[in-house]
Amino acid sequence: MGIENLLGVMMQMIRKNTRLILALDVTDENKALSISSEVAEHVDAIKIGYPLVLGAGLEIISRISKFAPVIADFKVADIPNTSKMICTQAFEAGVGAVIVHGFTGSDSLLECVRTAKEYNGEIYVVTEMSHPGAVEFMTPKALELAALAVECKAHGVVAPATRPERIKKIRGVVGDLTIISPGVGAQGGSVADAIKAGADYVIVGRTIYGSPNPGKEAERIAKEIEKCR
Ligand code: OMP
Repeated sequence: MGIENLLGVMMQMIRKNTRLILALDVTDENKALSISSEVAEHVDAIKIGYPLVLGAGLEIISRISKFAPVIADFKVADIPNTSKMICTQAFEAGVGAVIVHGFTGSDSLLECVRTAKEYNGEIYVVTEMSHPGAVEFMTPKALELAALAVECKAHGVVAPATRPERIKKIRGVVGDLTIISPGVGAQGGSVADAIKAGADYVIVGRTIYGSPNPGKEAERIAKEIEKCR
């Protein structure tokens, strides 16, 4: 890894300040950069995933990380060797954290955690997703997935703001691991409910990037979070 990338990764660790993470699910590079610059002072990290990386290329990661640490939402779910390769590519590109699935089992998850360590990076494990369909297969296994995250020494887990009672249960399993929580706003969840249930950070996408003034909207949500602390 080059010195520039190394310094980039060192700057990437998510800092606890506003407790707001922007989910930047846009596909256009210019739009992504202008929104990032508008929200930068109000977010602790910017989460990007397949929509933006497929739309703008992996190089977008280093450009966005000038504004905030980047979380790669690649929901990695593969055999250990392939999972390691995906995580390596993401960390080499400059992300500070990668979101992975846990249902592939401890060998795949351990490989992701090991890879993250090489870069001083973080792994977040999805427990139960925020959309309605998640109750079909994920809810019955969510607490086991949370326990696996603890066992494999992941940095944290993803838990649904749409079901704050589930955040509470997941918090009971993960102890002091970091919980990041999507589903606020467009999916119907509320900031206050998620934070009070035990989320450390809320992840917000459409409510911010779809707003006519993303900076103001991010500031408003950050203030809402502040009130719950
Ligand atoms: P909005 O619904 O637009 O606020 O975006 C939520 C973001 O969080 C999107 O990027 C989703 O892909 C992501 N997400 C969920 O919505 N639910 C989950 O259970 C997990 C994630 C995630 O892993 O980030």
